[in-house]
Amino acid sequence: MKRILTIQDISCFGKCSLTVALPLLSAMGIETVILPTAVLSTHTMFKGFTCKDLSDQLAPITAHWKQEGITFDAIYTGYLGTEEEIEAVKEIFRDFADKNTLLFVDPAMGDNGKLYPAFDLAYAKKNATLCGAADVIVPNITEAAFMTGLPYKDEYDEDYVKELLQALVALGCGTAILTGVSLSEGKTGAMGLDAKTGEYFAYQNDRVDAAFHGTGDIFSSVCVGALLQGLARTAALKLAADYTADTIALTKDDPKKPWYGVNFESTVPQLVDALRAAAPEAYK
Ligand code: PXL
Repeated sequence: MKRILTIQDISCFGKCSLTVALPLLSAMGIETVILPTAVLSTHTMFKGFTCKDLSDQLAPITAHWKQEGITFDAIYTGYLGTEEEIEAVKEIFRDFADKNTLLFVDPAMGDNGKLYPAFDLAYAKKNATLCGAADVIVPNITEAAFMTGLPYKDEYDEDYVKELLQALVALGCGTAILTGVSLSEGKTGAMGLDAKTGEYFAYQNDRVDAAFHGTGDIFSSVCVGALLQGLARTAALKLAADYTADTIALTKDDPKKPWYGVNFESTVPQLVDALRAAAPEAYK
């Protein structure tokens, strides 16, 4: 069985970061090891959330893992917290990765043209250096704009997306995948650029007219899980984008839908079926 380490905060209530990544990756047949960077009462879209930074725990926890000889097939990072923590994660990459380890970075720090409340431009620039150390990065347009210094646009064409992707691979990553990208009316999805071959790739599905919190974490978790289960990148994008869109659609139709996240728990069986169909060896 493949083993992944995911490093991000744990928002106790709120359906995002680790409370999404752990169940989804486990459901995808991957042994999932967690390293919480902070513990919050809720995610930061709630008023009055508490936050206990766990930066000082990262070194002793990972030192113990080293002593135990624990290794990972992939390391997936999401919402981190502080610039120091980003540096600590780069150190973990150096300590635990070899040429076969998939380093997957979701520089989760903003949306809709704005950074989340806890972050500033210096944090975004530091995240850009983590992206430079990764094999695959999955920023949205907001995060890409803050990291590259290019302007944020909510109305754009494919040339703008390509310009952002070029600037992202210039940070040093192997492959940049821009999420939340609409390449034609009524469609949305992701577009990527392979730094080595210069090849662009994309997957688009029908746009569901609703926005919910935590959907970036769902997309990233399924995308890295799919890559780790051996899917080619376009197939991984399809699995992740379709699952995210179907989960948004189902949540939108729920009269009792939560405002703070999506009902991904209801669509797990469909994810398992789709993964089994795309990767027959997944649960062996
Ligand atoms: O879903 C991204 C995310 C993760 N963790 C925390 C957040 C957010 C988005 O707001 O606040 C704590």
